[in-house]
Amino acid sequence: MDAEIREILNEAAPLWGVCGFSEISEHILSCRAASRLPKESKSIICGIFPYNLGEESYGGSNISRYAVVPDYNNTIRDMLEKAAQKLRALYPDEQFEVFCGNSPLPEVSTAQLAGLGEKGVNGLLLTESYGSWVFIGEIVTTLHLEPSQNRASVCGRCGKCVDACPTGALTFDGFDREKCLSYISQQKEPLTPEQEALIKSSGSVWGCDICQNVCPKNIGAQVTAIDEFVKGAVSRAEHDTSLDNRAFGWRGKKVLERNLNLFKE
Ligand code: B12
Repeated sequence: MDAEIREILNEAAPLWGVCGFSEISEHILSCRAASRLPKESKSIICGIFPYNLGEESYGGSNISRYAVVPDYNNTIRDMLEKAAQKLRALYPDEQFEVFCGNSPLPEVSTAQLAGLGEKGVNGLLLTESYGSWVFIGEIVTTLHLEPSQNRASVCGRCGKCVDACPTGALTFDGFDREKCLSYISQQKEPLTPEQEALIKSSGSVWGCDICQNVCPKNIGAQVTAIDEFVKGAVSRAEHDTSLDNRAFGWRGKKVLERNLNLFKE
């Protein structure tokens, strides 16, 4: 790959890889962002963005770790968009589209194909250096780039995540998203008494990290060097917490308040 492209991507993402668009084209998720996929897409540049702040940052936290840092959708889009602009200047006849989070690509599979780690039993991308504490983002392009060759084997399939999942959402055979406590904590529909008890015992008013906390590969995971994440971290959500630029902002105040009220004495 062109040294200039490498330099641009090294600036944009701590770790990145490439996979062919054709490898993923039959698995596109149906969402509004899919309309932004360039018609003649050939390659996907996939980046990973670590968000672990170190254990000491989570004492007393009442939200899952991904929500402690500022909204990753915004941070990563900005980081990748800077790179996309430089690539557009370098290749004016090609298209470069940035996606993250509400991406039409199944991002965990995409990152695995780009050689960045392995989809673990808990369904998440598990990386050598950062464990599963990473976000994923992409630049989809009409430019042909050589796909990354490395294939990582990271998940030991020990089953600790399956055993720890309090709802049985995780099994070795798959994942039932509606049983996932992260999904339950975000649902608008009224909670059943059983779901309320699950949220209370998890201690988290938004998201769930149980399957990640027990993962042996997450012990001693490298901490993030992304400045925006370090500087903008807020480890608790309260009734008066601003929703601006937070991962739970899109859901509005009601769901968060309902969950916070479960912890009132
Ligand atoms: C909706 C969603 C959720 C839902 C449902 C999750 C789910 N697994 O279905 C809920 C709310 C539960 C959720 C929870 C969480 N999420 Co979420 N979520 C997403 C989102 C937006 C879409 C996932 C989705 O619907 N995938 C569709 C399903 C069906 O995909 P799939 O299981 O991989 O199956 C596809 C592939 O297998 C593919 N396929 C099948 N065969 C083949 C063969 C080949 C060759 C290929 C290439 C593909 C392929 O086709 C299938 C259908 O498209 C993604 C972002 C994205 N666009 O991917 C983030 C994402 C997966 N979430 C993320 C995070 C951080 C979380 C939480 C940790 C947050 C938290 N702390 O609470 C939890 C973890 C829960 C868990 N253990 O999965 C990160 C994961 C990062 C990582 N390290 O892996 C992502 C990638 C967002 C991001 N940009 O970083 N999430």
